[in-house]
Amino acid sequence: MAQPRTVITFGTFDVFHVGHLRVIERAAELGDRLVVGVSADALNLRKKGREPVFSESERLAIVAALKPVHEVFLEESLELKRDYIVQFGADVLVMGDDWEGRFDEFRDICEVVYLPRTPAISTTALIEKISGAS
Ligand code: C2G
Repeated sequence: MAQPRTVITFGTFDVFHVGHLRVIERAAELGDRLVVGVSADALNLRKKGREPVFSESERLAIVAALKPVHEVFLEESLELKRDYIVQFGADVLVMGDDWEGRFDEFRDICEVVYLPRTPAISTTALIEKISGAS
């Protein structure tokens, strides 16, 4: 029997929305097993200068509960992608196309696929909309 094909993807998945769901569903369709790295609170603080609305344990729990997701782990550093790909035996790395070209260096160890983002929805826009509502 052929080896199962493992897909890996990464994200913050804060204020989880349908754009997040769609990328996870489409990533899962590219293999047999989907592993998702959920970015740590400390990584967000370092890279984006703010804490996510939902904590890493809440975001991990939400992503882990999704039907297409087989395994989740905490992404501690953006610089550890190669190690995570090897550690989880990933055959395919999937990211939304806001990351287009950024992970091409991993083509030596896996396929790299950028999927089109779901239009007109983002965590930032949702936060702005909710904070503007009275
Ligand atoms: N996404 C999407 N459509 C949207 C919004 C997001 O397809 N409308 C995708 C993004 O392209 C990404 C995933 O959903 O592939 C998660 O998005 P974010 O939570 O914004 O993740 P980000 O902070 O970009 O990831 O190693 C990457 C880091 O974990 C950071």
